[in-house]
Amino acid sequence: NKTNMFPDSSDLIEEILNKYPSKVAKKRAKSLVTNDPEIDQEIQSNIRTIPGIITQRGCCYAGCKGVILGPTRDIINIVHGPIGCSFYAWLTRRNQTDAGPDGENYMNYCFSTDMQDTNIVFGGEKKLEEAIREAYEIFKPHSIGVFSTCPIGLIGDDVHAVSRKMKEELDINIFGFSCEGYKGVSQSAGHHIANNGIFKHVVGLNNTDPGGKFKLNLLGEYNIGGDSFVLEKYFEEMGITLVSTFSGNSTMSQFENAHMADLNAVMCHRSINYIAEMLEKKHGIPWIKINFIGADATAKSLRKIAKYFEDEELMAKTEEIIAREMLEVQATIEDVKSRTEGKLCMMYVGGSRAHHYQELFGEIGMRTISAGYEFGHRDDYEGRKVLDSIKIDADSRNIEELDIVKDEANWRDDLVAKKTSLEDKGYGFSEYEGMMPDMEKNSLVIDDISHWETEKLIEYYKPDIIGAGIKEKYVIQKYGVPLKQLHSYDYGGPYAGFKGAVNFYNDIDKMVNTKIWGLIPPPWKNEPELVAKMADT
Ligand code: CFM
Ligand code: HCA
Repeated sequence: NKTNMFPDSSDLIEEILNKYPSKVAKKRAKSLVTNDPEIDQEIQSNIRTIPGIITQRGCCYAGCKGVILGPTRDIINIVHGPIGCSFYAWLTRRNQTDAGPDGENYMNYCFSTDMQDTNIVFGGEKKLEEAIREAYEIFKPHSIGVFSTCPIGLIGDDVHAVSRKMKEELDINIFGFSCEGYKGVSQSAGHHIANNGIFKHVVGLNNTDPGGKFKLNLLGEYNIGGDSFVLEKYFEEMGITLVSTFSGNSTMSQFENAHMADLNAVMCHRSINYIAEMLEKKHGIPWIKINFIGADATAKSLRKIAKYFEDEELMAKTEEIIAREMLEVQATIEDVKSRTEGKLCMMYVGGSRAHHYQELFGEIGMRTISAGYEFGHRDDYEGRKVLDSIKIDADSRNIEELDIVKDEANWRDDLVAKKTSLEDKGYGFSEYEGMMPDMEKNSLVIDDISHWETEKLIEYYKPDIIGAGIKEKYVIQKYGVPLKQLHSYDYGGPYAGFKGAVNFYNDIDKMVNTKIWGLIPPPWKNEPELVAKMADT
């Protein structure tokens, strides 16, 4: 009976660890935790993957160029490096955009300095200058970002100096990122470098009042599969001015203006908390944690935002939207739940979705037997209790370089007052919870799961569906288990907000109730020598 308590998974953990050399097993053991939401548990995370283990993580460059800067349409992002780094990051993340009335959209392009052997030997700064000049001459953008790949750090090209020089020559905003792929231990370091760079070079450049009664920045929402489009409609209806979104369906002028907002609503805390912190420290704008993945979470988050502004009309409008949208949500749940109730899911995704999507599955009665982040930090897992204790994270040193935050603290008095009242109401960090307290007892939490561990878990739990990414997808399907890409949504979505929840319920219903994957014999069934070969390894 799947509504019973999950069995203790210590035999599975033991089986996994026994396969490793003792040193590896000792290290790895700290990243596999049998969950108990009633007690404070620690999980090892944000550390370097043990060499030899096949991780699903990405690199620093991916986090900086792809994730944070990628979804903004009116900046030209030039990748300084060999062509592969740019080519393999070209339109793979499904961050959508509305090209707007000006039509300025460079997201479909792939810009690279295409470094060759001779450039690696003799240096590529001249080539970068030429690339910037060429991009400017063709497109006349008002911003250009330059991204260093691994070899650039190794040969020592100074992308910052070149950017400064070209900024002067062309009189547009040009700035570089030292986001070489090898930095840090995952995408996470790239998020931090990107956050610092945007804050330093862009935020605060335009003091024009964006207008409106309630001014909001949405942080950590990337418009994957059109998610932001759904949310933007709710804000518009509520009469909220969305000053900026970091970064989905966004423009550079929004970022320049972001410091004029009243409140920051943070969705993916992992990737964008640094900007939230800096906007608070330098401009006195408070932030709250919200989540638009899941219908209940969406209702809760809209109420949380409305409550902040303390306006009767706004609160009434919010309730009206929730009541209206919940009709379709409830009708869909009623239809779908009889077919999905009690089914088991597992998810291994980035640094926030492995948590947020559990709610969406839960709404149609599905239970998360195991989950983990690729690169989340301890606070993403454990929640508030570690926020105070973690002083130095693997990549938090970057923030020290940003003297502007400390030295030019320029608090706006009215916002300081608002922030204080916000804390009184229990918003802010005290509202920030991690994934583990929200998971069931005995569910298995695994950080930076490897390919091999995923296979072991499938054999043990026989889940009805797994949520993960492109690297896992085909292996898992060959195991007879459907896989939903929770990064790109495969070709589906949007999944945010009420409309997104309805889409998700319907898509998952179809996936867990098709027999197709079980009907396809995996290659190792037809070619037993593969099994024998693998058994030898
Ligand atoms: Fe935040 Fe993201 Fe995620 Fe992330 Fe990513 Fe992504 Fe992700 Mo892929 S910013 S941490 S670095 S929610 S790209 S939109 S899906 S791994 S869980
Ligand atoms: C990245 C981007 C990614 C990859 C997704 C995947 C994304 O990490 O560089 O592995 O399927 O969401 O596009 O996370």
